[in-house]
Amino acid sequence: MAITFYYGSGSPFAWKVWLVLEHKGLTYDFKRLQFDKTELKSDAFLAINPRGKVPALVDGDLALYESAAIVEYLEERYPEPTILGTDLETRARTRRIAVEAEAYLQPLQRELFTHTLFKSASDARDLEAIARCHNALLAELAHFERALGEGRYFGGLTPSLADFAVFPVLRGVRRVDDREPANGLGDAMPAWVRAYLARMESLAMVQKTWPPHWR
Ligand SMILES: N[C@@H](CCC(=O)N[C@@H](CS)C(=O)NCC(=O)O)C(=O)O
Repeated sequence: MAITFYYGSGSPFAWKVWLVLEHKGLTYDFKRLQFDKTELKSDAFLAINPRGKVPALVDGDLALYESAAIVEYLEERYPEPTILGTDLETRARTRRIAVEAEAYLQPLQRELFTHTLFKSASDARDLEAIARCHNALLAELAHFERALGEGRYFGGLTPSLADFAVFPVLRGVRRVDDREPANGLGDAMPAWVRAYLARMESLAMVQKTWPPHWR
């Protein structure tokens, strides 16, 4: 069966799926869809994902969307190497962190983007809203610091789904520092986040899957 992966550059959900495909060493056709064109809402793509969003994946007769469902499918269909860990407790914890990334961290990253990178350069910045985002992010990051503990990765010694879910979101937060230094977390960015991002960025799979429009 041939896998086709529908991707959008900069989407943390799509980056997560891409990392899982790479971690598992799967072969796939890579289709990058452009957000600013009509490709996501074309009849051909809506037949795959009626919501017109990336990521989506076609594997043989199965067309699937929603990144959480896609990565669970890939884990069941292609179990080795695992993205969840081997024992029940580790698998549950890995899933929990991945859900937390999507439920709590990503909405804050998106809100920060809404007030910064999603605006045009000439639009005024709402500095109070940005400060609120920063405070909420820092409070949320404390949960992730606890989850990481002394570990190299959220899953322990090797990267897992928890990392594939958390890293793209954290790197998005960091991108605001890169693009709009005045509106990023700057010196408030916790040291553990900097170290964790550097660790993840040194992985070949992360380099390979770096969002093309960020290069
Ligand atoms: N819950 C979905 C979220 C997917 C999503 O929101 N994708 C965004 C990019 S981050 C998208 O394709 N937006 C295009 C649009 O809504 O038109 C998932 O996990 O796959």
